[in-house]
Amino acid sequence: MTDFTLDCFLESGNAYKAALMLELCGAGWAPRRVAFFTGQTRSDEFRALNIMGEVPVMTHHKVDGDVVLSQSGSILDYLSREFDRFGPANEDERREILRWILWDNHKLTSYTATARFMSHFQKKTDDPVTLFLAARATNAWKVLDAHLKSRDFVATGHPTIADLSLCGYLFWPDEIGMDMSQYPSIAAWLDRIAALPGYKRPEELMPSGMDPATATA
Ligand SMILES: N[C@@H](CCC(=O)N[C@@H](CS)C(=O)NCC(=O)O)C(=O)O
Repeated sequence: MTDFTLDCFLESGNAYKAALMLELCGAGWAPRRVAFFTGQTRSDEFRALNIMGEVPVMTHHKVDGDVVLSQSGSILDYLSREFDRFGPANEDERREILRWILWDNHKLTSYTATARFMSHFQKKTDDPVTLFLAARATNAWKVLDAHLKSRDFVATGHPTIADLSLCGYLFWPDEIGMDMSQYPSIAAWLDRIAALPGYKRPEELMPSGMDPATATA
């Protein structure tokens, strides 16, 4: 039985955050492919589902009606409560998890994802905008690496939704232009996440958002 539908596509690290959480929680879920590279997120039909025009969108099919959510941070929070997994144990942990998810959405994922889009998918490697975004992403990677030097997981002593949010794009070091040898604490932390029972890579969880005619990578 499919309890959850995730509108997503493989190339989206933001969608991966939700897909990985669903998988690690053992949820009954199915991906619904979004043809991002041919503009589906900008269609009226998609915007009727999510006015923000973004994936991931998660639908929880409940007997009393569907719950539809967007924003990976909000989806992760919802699922952590539904499954009682990867959430906070107390108020201090709740604030710390929120702090890192907000920082991820502003500083780490947003710059990493947009720099990757311009360099890896649009091949605008030398564009000043790409270089600006890549420099901002690099700053965020340095912050995360320094933070992880003295701890196993980002927000608490155990893995939480903050880890699942921050790792969204980092399993693609080549595509985001990250020399992992420069970030040994991030590398060790990613290994710890990949060792969680039920872990799967994005390629194992979601269909590509590229149509064959537009595929360039
Ligand atoms: N803060 C959002 C970011 C979502 C986001 O940027 N999604 C991208 C794909 S990774 C998207 O759907 N963009 C559609 C567009 O720009 O048209 C989240 O965490 O869910």
